[in-house]
Amino acid sequence: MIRTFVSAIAVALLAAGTAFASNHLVSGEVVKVDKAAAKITLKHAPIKNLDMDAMTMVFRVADPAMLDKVKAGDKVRFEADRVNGAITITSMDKGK
Ligand SMILES: [Cu+2]
Repeated sequence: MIRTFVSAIAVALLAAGTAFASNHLVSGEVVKVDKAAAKITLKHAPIKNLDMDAMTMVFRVADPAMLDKVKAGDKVRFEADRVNGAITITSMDKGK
């Protein structure tokens, strides 16, 4: 029982790697979607896990399909992290 629990934690830590503290939903507003480049411009709230203040900037997305459901003007909630040195949106959903 305890061993199972400990190994579950170990697996979670391994999977998360340096991204362990990245589980922070951030709110933002879509400024521009560039599906061809798999990029999105967002006006975002502060991103604590990246130590970033609120601003408007371009993000890569982990999966271009994430861009199919959003358009300029949409409010979104997302998680971002550094992937191979590039700040990347790892998950995104429409907000309210
Ligand atoms: Cu930013």
